[in-house]
Amino acid sequence: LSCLGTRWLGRDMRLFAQLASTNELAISLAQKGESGTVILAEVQTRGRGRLSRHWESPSGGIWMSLILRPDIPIALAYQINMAICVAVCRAISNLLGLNPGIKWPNDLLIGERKVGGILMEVQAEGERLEYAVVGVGINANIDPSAFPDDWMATSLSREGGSEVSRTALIQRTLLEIERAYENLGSMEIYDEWRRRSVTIGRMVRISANSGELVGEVEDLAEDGALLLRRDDELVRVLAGDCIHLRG
Ligand code: BT5
Repeated sequence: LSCLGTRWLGRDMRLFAQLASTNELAISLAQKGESGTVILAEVQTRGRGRLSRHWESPSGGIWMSLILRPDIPIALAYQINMAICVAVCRAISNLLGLNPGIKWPNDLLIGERKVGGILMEVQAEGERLEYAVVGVGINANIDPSAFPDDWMATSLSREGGSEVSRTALIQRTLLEIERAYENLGSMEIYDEWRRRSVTIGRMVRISANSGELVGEVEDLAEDGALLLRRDDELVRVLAGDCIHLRG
């Protein structure tokens, strides 16, 4: 563990050749599992995205989940998602010199293409957060041409032109996550999250609980909300699915 370089994240690290989903296993362990437990699988057979979507997880990617127990109100759970998105981008850019952007709320893009995604699942205990399981999926050394074109997927090996060391990237990612986590809720994280956003200024279509909204994204708020301009009205969207529109 000393070679991992982290102080507490990954102290308990479990590696599997194959799992249904690292998030699923992490959730089943979360009640007892220590904060900082990391679950990694080479292949996931039922990897999941948000809204019960499927996450394709062939060999060569990085599919991992972290169990975290910050003592914060459940209303601040968005800070975890924000910090982890930023940390994963930092790891990729510091180690590989690629510069990922964040497509609100949880996609990691290189150019216009999706190179990874974050899936946070939380459990509340009254008003407090009991635990958060954060899944991180990174298309490291995979061939994205095997995926449907409309996913607009890419991988680090494709973007960088050569295979990346997953060991080095996992290590760096955990280090960056530990650092960002200790800065939860800071302006530093919010600023970088906003700066890396590829959604500000774009025309988007958003499906949220309240229905479908189309408009231009004016900004992203400190609480993670997307601020959508529709004529002379500014709408706050806290959660939803965002499609960038062209033109
Ligand atoms: C996400 O969902 O982007 C979150 C993905 C989180 C995956 C990690 S892997 C480790 C952990 N364990 C799990 O079971 N999950 C987490 P969402 O925004 O809903 O995006 C899902 C959509 O992305 C799908 O409907 C496809 O269109 C597309 N997609 C699926 N697999 C992909 C891949 N490998 N690369 C790029 N796009 C993909």
